[in-house]
Amino acid sequence: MTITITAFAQSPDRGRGLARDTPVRWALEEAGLAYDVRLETFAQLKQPPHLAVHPFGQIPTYEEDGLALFESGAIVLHIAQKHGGGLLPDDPQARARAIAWMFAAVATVQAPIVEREGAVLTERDQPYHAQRMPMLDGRVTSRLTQLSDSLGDKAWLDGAFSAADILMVNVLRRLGTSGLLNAYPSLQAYIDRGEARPAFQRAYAAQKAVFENLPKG
Ligand SMILES: N[C@@H](CCC(=O)N[C@@H](CS)C(=O)NCC(=O)O)C(=O)O
Repeated sequence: MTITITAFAQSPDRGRGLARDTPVRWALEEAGLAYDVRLETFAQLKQPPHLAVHPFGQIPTYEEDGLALFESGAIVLHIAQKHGGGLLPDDPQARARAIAWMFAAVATVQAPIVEREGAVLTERDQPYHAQRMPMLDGRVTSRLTQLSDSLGDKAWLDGAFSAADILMVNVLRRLGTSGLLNAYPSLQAYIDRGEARPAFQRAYAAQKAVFENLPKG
């Protein structure tokens, strides 16, 4: 069995682990699985060979024994279901709840974060930008407040560490430079706990090495 994932040949995040190959690498590391990485340029992502694997021309993808998958959440779920690694609870109800949290991470929590990110990256020069930001910040902080209330003083979202925490920590990491997490020390501590896991450290180092090995100049 060979697992191959795709990642950016030159990630715009400059090795900060914000591209969505990081949660996939992290899940693979938690499950103790070796994997190959095929690096793709932005141009290659939009060419037929990659579009055959990813209809939207993005990273990450996952190939294994003739199976080709896209969507980081679905890939992490597949790894957790097929390869175990303690990424999903055995108890059926606890497993269903963990999967619900996986969807919550990539949909409910991620959506306002990505919308805000888009405004910061692409709308700074627009006359409406200053007026729009407080609304976008408010949508994010509303989710952070709800998430923080739900997390309470628990270490992880629902019992033991699971694939849901991989996805949620990765989504929250996107807020790194926004300052919005400052008001949520328990969420910052939750991110720190995730980042302290050896499997995260290996995944982070692997994606960072791609950036560091780029030709200089
Ligand atoms: N919902 C998708 C989002 C994938 C996505 O946005 N990938 C970005 C990198 S993190 C990408 O490939 N961007 C390049 C592009 O869209 O052209 C997932 O979670 O896998």
